[in-house]
Amino acid sequence: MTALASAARPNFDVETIRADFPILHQQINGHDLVFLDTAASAQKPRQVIQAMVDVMENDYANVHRGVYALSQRATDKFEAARGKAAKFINAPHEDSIIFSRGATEGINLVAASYGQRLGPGDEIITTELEHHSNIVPWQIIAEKQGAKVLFAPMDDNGALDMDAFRSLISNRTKIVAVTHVANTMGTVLPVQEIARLTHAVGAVILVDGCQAAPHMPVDVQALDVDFYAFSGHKIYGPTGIGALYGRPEILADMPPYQGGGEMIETVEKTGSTYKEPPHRFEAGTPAIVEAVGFGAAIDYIQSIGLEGIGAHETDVAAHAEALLRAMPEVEIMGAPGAKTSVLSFNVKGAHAHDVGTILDQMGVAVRAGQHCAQPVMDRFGVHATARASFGMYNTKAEAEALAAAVAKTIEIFG
Ligand code: 7TS
Repeated sequence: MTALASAARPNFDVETIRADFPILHQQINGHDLVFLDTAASAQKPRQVIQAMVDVMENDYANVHRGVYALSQRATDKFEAARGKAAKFINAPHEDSIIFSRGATEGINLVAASYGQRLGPGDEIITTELEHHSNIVPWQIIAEKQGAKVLFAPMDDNGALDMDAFRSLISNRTKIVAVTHVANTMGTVLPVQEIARLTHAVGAVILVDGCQAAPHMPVDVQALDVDFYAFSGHKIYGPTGIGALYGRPEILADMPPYQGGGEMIETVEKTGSTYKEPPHRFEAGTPAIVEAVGFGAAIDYIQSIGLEGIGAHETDVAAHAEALLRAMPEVEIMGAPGAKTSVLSFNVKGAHAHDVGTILDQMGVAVRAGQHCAQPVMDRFGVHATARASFGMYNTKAEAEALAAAVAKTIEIFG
């Protein structure tokens, strides 16, 4: 495999990065593994694995409760991860970071809690580009409150139709819930402009940052968003942990999401009072070890730098895209102007699942299906796609391995 460190990015060395990821160095079906499913979940560097082992071996106890040293050390490590998450997205204060199980839970928290303010006739605007996790929680709360969910459409390239968005937003709009980056095509949405339009009608904006946080620097203050949700496992951390940023003055007024230990001030038979954010929204024993791994993943990304990571991934994905576009039998879904390193495609005459299975025979791991984004599939009139998504550890040689495996698929279905 060729090293890709270029003169433009002297500090980015893909072979050094690859050496940190134990799982990548194996054969699948007799071929070197080419892992191209990072959009579903990223692989974990040794540094993350080690941080989790280390806290379990040396500093583990329940957090926030014990007066003893171990519990204090575990609490310090857990809370340090909150601080790292806050810095990672330039949140104004670490108390504006709520630990969640992942982006899905973060979005559900906002829908279930903030959504209680919705009434009949109120509108929530989302888009056709969303993952189901930024659609279904809004449908559930809208049904409960008598509100409506509207979908801003995309154009034929897979970009958000901003004129259509402008015509949907009105003083009936109370919540705008959009993805920062679409998981199917990598479309980057103009979040800052959407936030400006949202605030102009007095509504709040939630951004699903799942597919942005691993690939580009995020600054929630510069974007001027009210909520920002992302998942640990997509930024090279563990599953079971994520972060939800909430604008402090909005969080202060939100009712709890779940009740239980850790989130209360007092509990009497007649009723309970709740802690201030973020603890008000973190009922029960949290994912302690996972939070530590999440913090280690943020450290790892920041030691490399998101600018270098994003530039490298875009290079590799563009190489793959050029190779696939040269094949007349391949149909690539969308061509949005601003995009990250994701490529959804079909081979004419073949089902996406069959394409995925043949690629796996050649060691190439891609996802095949609807990618939890049925409205996107409907918009393009397809049932499913194969999707190659690139992370910091992928190489141009792997983009070529993908193209060779797709060429083989075409031969088989030819
Ligand atoms: N939002 C987006 C844009 C996503 O891509 C995903 C997961 C989620 C939300 C949900 O994240 P979770 O960590 O709470 O599950 N996306 C994918 C995917 O593209 N393939 O598998 C999971």
